[in-house]
Amino acid sequence: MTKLLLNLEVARLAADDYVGFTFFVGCMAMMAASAFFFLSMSSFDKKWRTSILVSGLITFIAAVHYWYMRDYWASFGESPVFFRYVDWVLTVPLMCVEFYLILKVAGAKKSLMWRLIFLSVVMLVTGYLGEAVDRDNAWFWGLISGLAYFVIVYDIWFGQAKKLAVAAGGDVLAAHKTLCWFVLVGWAIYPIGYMAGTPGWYEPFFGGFNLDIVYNIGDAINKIGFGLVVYNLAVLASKKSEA
Ligand SMILES: *C/C=C(C)/C=C/C=C(C)/C=C/C1=C(C)CCCC1(C)C
Repeated sequence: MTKLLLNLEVARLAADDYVGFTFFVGCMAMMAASAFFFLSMSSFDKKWRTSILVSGLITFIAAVHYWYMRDYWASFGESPVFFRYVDWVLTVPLMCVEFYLILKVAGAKKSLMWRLIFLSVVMLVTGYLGEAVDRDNAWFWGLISGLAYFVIVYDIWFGQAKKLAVAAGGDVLAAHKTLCWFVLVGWAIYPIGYMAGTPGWYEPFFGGFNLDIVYNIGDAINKIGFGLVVYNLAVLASKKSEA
């Protein structure tokens, strides 16, 4: 009996623990979004189901990591850097897969997907090196990471992905454009968190922010928002094929 009670012990969350609060709410939001995406899957045309599945997987993987990160923060009062990057290294490549999936109608090749995945992994691994391994040179790793990010932005806004989106036209083009804005503006939230949480010349500008709060807000906007754009595209496209 005592053992059972011990296992059920819950870490206390102080009323002014805003970091803990955003981990908690983030976890709930990711769970709710996953349920929403998974349960809606069967109402779509077969060709859209994989895209919705991937939207759900992105928020589900995040929900599991947020579960751990919430706990980690509550137990140690430290930033869960490791879980954070494991989460990202799984979910960001899946976002690259989403680009490929929606552009498949226009003949997107797997090489486009792998290129985006490769760039996103470079972006994240170098970010991890700066945040966790070689903090003294965080600015340098952040710069390399930023370059990879820049190439991703360029690729989807002006490169091959853009050409495919134009070729697809209609709802796919519109959805692609919205996703491009997510990557340009929504993803730009992360370097701000990074600069807030690592030492460097940028400290006077971003030192006032909290790395985890910034990352948590970024994740909620990007993972759920991104998924909803794809959901909306599937709704529009399925309607048209019914008519
Ligand atoms: C769901 C998680 C997402 C969409 C995470 C995205 C993360 C980034 C775009 C991170 C970018 C970074 C830089 C551009 C420079 C500094 C290091 C990073 C890794 C924070």
